[in-house]
Amino acid sequence: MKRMLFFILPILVIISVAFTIFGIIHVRVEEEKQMDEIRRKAIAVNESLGLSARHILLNNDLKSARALTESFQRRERLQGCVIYDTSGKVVAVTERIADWGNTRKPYIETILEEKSPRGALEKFGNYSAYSYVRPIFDDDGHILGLVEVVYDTSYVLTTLASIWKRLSITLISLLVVIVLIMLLIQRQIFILPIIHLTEWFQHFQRGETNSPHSIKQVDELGKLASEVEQVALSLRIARKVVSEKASERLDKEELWTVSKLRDTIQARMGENALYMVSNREPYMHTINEVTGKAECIQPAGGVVTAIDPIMRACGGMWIAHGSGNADRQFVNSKDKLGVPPEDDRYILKRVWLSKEEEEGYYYGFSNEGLWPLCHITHTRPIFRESDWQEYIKVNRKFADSVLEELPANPPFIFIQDYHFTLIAKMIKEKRPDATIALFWHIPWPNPEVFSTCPYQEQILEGMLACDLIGFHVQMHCNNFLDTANRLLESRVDTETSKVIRFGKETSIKSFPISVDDNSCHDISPEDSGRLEVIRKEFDLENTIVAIGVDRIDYTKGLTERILAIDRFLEKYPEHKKKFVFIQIAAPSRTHIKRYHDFAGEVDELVEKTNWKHSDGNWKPIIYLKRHFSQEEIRPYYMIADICIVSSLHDGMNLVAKEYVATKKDLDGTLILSRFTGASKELTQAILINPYSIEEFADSIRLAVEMPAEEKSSRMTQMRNTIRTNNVYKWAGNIITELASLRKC
Ligand code: ADQ
Repeated sequence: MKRMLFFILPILVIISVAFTIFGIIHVRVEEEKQMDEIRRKAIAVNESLGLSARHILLNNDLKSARALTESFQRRERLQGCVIYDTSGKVVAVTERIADWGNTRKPYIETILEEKSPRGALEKFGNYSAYSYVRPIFDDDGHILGLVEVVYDTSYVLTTLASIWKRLSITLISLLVVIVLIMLLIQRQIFILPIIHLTEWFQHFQRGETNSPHSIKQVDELGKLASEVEQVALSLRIARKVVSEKASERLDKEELWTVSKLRDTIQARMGENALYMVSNREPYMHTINEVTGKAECIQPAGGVVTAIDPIMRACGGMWIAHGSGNADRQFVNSKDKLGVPPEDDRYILKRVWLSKEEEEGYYYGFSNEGLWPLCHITHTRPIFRESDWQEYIKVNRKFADSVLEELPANPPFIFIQDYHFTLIAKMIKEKRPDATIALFWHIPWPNPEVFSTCPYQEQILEGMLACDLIGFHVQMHCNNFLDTANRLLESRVDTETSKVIRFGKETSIKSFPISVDDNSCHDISPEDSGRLEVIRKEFDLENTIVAIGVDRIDYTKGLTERILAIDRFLEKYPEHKKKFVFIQIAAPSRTHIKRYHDFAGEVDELVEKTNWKHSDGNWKPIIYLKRHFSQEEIRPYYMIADICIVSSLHDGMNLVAKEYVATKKDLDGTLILSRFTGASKELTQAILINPYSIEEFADSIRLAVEMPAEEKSSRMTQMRNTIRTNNVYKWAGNIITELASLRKC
């Protein structure tokens, strides 16, 4: 529109200026004409008045003079007349312009002197009038007096004003018509072909058409259209070739790598793009409180850590809640942007939520309801009807946002987590051809626990619209199958691990999530630099360093961990001043009272334990309470001799796997809660029950005193597990399974 204005505005200005000049000339000519007519009339009237006035002035007949002036007032636009004597004194004046007659006028004396007539415009009160004055002579040529006629000219102005009004209306109508015509021409010549070309490109891209575009022009637009056609065709051919080559390579590779995953996606999905949906976005723009500038961070959390490498490898679109306070500054008109910033590997589409929606759907139903329901940590779930309504609303919003993007080809949709149990059903109602998977990142409780949820039926129904539901471990799959069997009208096939409801089958499978084991290369110069800074800052020379990396969440066993450290130092005081525990903790869901209170409890416990055991400059716990980037966390993993993961209940726990993946030197021990999914794979870790503080404290001692060979042997085995079962295998297996479930 701006560009259009730029184009139309000069034309409008030129037309307006030309029209105004024409108007001025026209009005001037009209004014001249009108004034000329007044002048002619004034002269004629004056002459006819002059004959009678001569006679009156000769006889000094005052009575007749008055009668004469009065008789000259009833003529068209004639205001009246005045008869003056030889000294310029008024002899008689028409009653209506008595004021005029009584006003002293300098031109009367001039006319008496020069003895020649005069016509001019004069001001009279608030209006202007035309006065024509002529001297009257006797037979000898002596002046007898003067006769003046006064004409009203205000009607001239009225006529001119109405001419201007007419001209203005004509001009405005003309401009409107010109603008409309130009818009129409522009739309016909430029916009419509571009709209058609864009639509054609979109359809061709999605494989909805094979016919060439309809633009036949040979001009610049035609050239652009043929270029677009070439690009679209090359893209299509390239995709086909890539997908065929990918199939060939796939069988040759054994270990799962980025390229194997990419090949899997290209071979199994072909041209069908992958749509990822999660609550948390992988890249968030926020305003830095210190610098006041917008910056991009990766939010803390397992889902983002696991899925970003996959999306980087495979492209596609990730649809997530835009929760950063500067997020809107970085999206295009369709709320999308390429990420990672300045690398553009895939598209992030941000969905905006109001405060009420976020409060009800995210903090309320998801995190005060479903999260405690699924984690056995003795925190009571809270289910509010208003939160549930917001949850439905937001699920609908996300479903609509996904539907907007889907191509004509049967698409693949991969939904993450407990925030979106209803989306699959909503999408399938409109796109039954979509193949949908949901991955549940947290534990699934047993049917007794799940049956306490007032919305159990709607949630199960929503989830069972998926073709595949994934959990981290088999136990969670079993719990889900039991739940579907007991709480919903459905049939469970334990042989094939499927739930069948009204003929619709949903596969329930375990896919243990993992990390990108290749992301930790040899120590880079930056890593060495960071290591040195950390060692110096916290005075870590000749000290056994243990580490914990968590969101501040009551399921992560943070208080049990600190109590165990306290007990360890109490029980084995010889380790005082030789042991330090660093806790990296990201504030999380702080709007929820339970989380707010819990963060306070941890602060207090750290304070209390440090006060109890500190000695000189040494204190046992270094508490770093803020968000860290993955690059910042890595040197801490490298420094740490021990990593403590003490979750009270955890779907998987990626921190345990990140630590193992980082420990290339094999010099590290993992203390791992039995209640994490990770403990089913990392069996060489020191497995603990975090509720047993005594056992926990002894495990810390075991880790501190473990001989180097044993450490290295355990770590080697754990690293092998992670090398084989990395995040690419997780994604590859889910995608292979999903593709095999595709119906059309
Ligand atoms: P989370 O409960 O978020 O994930 P987890 O698997 O431990 O738990 O992942 C946490 C991630 O956040 C790790 O990548 C870690 O490095 C990062 N992180 C922790 N503290 C941080 C900090 N201070 N700053 C920045 N980053 C930090 C959920 C489930 C888990 C499951 C994952 C993945 O609860 O059980 O393993 O999803 O499925």
